[in-house]
Amino acid sequence: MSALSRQMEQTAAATQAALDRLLPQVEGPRGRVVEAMRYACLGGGKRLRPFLVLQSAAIFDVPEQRALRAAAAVEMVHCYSLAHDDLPAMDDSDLRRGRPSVHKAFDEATAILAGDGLLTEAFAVLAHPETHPEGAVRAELVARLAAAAGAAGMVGGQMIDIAAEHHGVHLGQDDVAELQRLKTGAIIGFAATAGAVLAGARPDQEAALEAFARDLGLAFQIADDLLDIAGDAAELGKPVGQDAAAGKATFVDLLGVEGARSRAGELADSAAESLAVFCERADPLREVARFVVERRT
Ligand code: GRG
Repeated sequence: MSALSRQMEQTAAATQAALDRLLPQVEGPRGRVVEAMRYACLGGGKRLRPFLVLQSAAIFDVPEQRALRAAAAVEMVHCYSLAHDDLPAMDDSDLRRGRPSVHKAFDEATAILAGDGLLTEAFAVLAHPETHPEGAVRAELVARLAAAAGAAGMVGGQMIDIAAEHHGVHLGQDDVAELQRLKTGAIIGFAATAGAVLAGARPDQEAALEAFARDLGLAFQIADDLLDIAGDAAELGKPVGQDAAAGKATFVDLLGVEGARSRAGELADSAAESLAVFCERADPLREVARFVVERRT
């Protein structure tokens, strides 16, 4: 097993334990929504966003217990977005991470509430003094995650995607890049800079992480588009071919398979080069840029 795979497994285990602790099961009538929140969060996934938080924090020697809380918060937002994205009103997907999606395992109303619960809980986790002793740092994390998740970020990107799909609007390469920058890039950007915020890093250090995240987010999305046409449904734990079936604009449509592959590779290289200021301390982030474009899940 490579050093990166080992580190990603350790991150996944630590994230799982943190989410389990932060989302305790409750008895009584509201127990069902907490059960669905746990189902949405505790059933696997690569934990890429927590990995970015933990590794960006490690560069600055941020205490791991603080970084893990930010990692759990961003994963809660990610899992909420997947639960809502799978709903019949959106992507209408029955399978996620190799299991029934949340609305299939529970029901639609519960899946909506579970997503709402996770989104809200993420901010409660960031706002808690255990995340950072200084209120200003906690407020900065809250403001940044809100911006990344809201209408100027992920929600806005999802809206453009749905509107284009429903109205058959043709999107060019710049439009697709902008859509993806909002839909997936904004949360990846939060994750990759959270360590700098927790550490009170210098502006040039934060700018390096932002540049890294910009290219990484786009590379991640191109890889996702490629997996949707050439991936293995069993390995992915979700159906393939959904983007084409829905008539979605993807980088593969715009660049062709080979063009998309080489663009993803260039972006991964450029992401890695952005981290020069950190020397070898950023090696795990450089390796994850390569992993993102070579992944099979
Ligand atoms: C519902 C507000 C709202 C937003 C949904 C993120 C998103 C927006 C939808 C997910 C749909 C999708 C497949 C997007 C492509 C990129 C992506 C986020 C893939 C899933 O992320 P991974 O591969 O998943 O990191 P795991 O399961 O490994 O966590």
